[in-house]
Amino acid sequence: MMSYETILTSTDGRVGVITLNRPKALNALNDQLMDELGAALLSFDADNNISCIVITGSEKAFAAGADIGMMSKYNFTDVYKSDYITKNWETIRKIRKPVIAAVAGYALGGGCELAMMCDFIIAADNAKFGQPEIKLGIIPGAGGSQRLPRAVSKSKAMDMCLTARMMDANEAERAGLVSRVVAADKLLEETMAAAKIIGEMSLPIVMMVKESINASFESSLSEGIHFERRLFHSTFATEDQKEGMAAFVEKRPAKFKHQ
Ligand code: CO8
Repeated sequence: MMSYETILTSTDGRVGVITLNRPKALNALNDQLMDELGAALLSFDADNNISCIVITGSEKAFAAGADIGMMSKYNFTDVYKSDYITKNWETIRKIRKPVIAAVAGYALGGGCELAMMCDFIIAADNAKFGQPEIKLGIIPGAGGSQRLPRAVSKSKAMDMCLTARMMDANEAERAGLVSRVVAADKLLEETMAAAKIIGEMSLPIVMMVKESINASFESSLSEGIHFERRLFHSTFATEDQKEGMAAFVEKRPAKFKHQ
């Protein structure tokens, strides 16, 4: 496994775990961290032994946003011409296996955007989400103004992006931003349990579920349903569909081969 300086990686069964690790800066996302995160995601995505990826931070912060010290040195042409700041933000969208964000503490600015780019968010009861960019004289730059309204409604997204207020875990769950809230000291345990359940499913089918749900955000309902129908038909060409249904009929647990 490659060694990184700003993240930690590990595996547990079919789950790959990436821990953001710049504790002194509350995991602020600088270019090095984004490079390392991109490399780790691509490497887990290419690994046949991995079915699901978890991104987490510390108890105090998932990530407190893009690194403000780094950004404070840039002018328009720096950020427009080059890859600064924006580098590697799109990598996570290319990942075909499910990515779960396990969020404790602050998920602000780019940290909230990173969590929203994941396929679902499990929040610790101390999680705080926000898009406070406006206080720095910028707007969200990694999808915050696009994904937040889709997740929590226009009214809450406007409120959060315009006033910079934070949303706590319970409000985030009520609003649909996170799939579950768990006790802070159980965050990793509960997230790993969910990731391991996914790891027991057939990997190609897991990937098709992700592809199909993501298609719903990019298409009309009738196009989306057509796309889903074609993928559904194709599941019958897999060995794992034969195994899953045989196991049910024979009243035994399925043993998927990821084929
Ligand atoms: N960047 C750099 N350093 C940070 C950041 C950050 N975003 N957040 C915290 N830190 C550092 C602090 O400077 C401090 O360092 P030091 O000890 O050397 O002074 C250390 O982390 C601890 O922070 P605090 O002492 O401030 O801790 P508190 O518990 O008092 O406060 C807060 C925690 C409320 C999270 C506070 O740190 C804060 O407000 N942080 C900034 C949050 C913010 O504004 N985030 C948005 C940044 S803008 C952004 O993310 C744009 C994304 C664009 C994406 C680009 C894609 C194209």
